[in-house]
Amino acid sequence: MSLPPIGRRTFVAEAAGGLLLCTLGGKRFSTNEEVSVETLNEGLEVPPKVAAARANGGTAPGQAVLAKATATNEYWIQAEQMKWDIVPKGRDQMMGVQVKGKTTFKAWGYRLYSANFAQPLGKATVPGPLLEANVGETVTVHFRSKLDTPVTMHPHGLQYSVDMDGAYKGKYTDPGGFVQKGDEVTYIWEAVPSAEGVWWYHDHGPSEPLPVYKGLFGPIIVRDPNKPRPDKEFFVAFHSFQPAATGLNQPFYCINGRAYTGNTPNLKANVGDDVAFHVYAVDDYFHTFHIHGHRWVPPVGGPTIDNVTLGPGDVTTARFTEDNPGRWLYHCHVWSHIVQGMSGWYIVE
Ligand SMILES: [Cu+2]
Repeated sequence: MSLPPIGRRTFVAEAAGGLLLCTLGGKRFSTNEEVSVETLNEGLEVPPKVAAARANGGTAPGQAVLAKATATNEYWIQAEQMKWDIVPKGRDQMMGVQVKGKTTFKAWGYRLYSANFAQPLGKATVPGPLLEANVGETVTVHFRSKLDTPVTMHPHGLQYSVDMDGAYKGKYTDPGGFVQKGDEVTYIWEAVPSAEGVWWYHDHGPSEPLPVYKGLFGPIIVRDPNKPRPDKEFFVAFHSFQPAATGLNQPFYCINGRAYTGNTPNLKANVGDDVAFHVYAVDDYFHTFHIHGHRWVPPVGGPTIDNVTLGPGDVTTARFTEDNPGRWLYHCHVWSHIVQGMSGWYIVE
């Protein structure tokens, strides 16, 4: 049976064992085998529109279709490889135990730069930088890559024309859907009124979902400037680092690139604060977001809850007035994910 070079792939994942079995480019990979970019790229053809744009000396920026954009939020972002420690403290602070085994690998991250890529603004991180806009504004991202495999940025929630999709579509791929090493594209996305809320972006290139599993994702928020902003606002990515993406010998269930209390973000608020947790789910699993000692009415209304289910790609906001001081836990309530790292401290003073 012959398969197209990259287009056909399936990921079969099992939460409890952290098993990640996948078929990429017609090749099968198992838990103990790190998927190599070189293998992935074998036989990968440059889509015709991408090749044509390159032959013309670059990729054309897209057309903004929002007639009365009030402002442009402009970002310069580069995809890079970096050393990333999933458990930098080496311990699960809550359990008071050491996390055994290797926890550092070569992750991929989105790195923010100053205008015209003059200089990096900090390190590449997992997740990538927050993209912000008010309704009626545009988000412009100048994106380039230092990675060996073509990658992209694909936003959820925002409005854009089809060439701004940042997605690989085989021979129908636009330049923004196949950004090769050293190339640069400009994405223009619009914060139309219906885009108000929290979203996320991620790689959607020909090797997906591997780059996403290596760290290529980040949050987006579109605000109505006439509505009050929370006093404390947290962006929380629920995801996992699987052996097939890391080459490590165990899976880690993570919050913002880290696993286990004391390593995952220590979130802090004060009594009286208007607090918002924006939570998005990145990988193949369903996750549930839970905070101890607190409850909230979900954005869609309905009964008060203290636990909410997120499927892959889902985003939710838990917003409440803080009234309960102490050292609390926030975590995914899938038990097998908790014991593999998906838990953090929420400290209220
Ligand atoms: Cu989970």
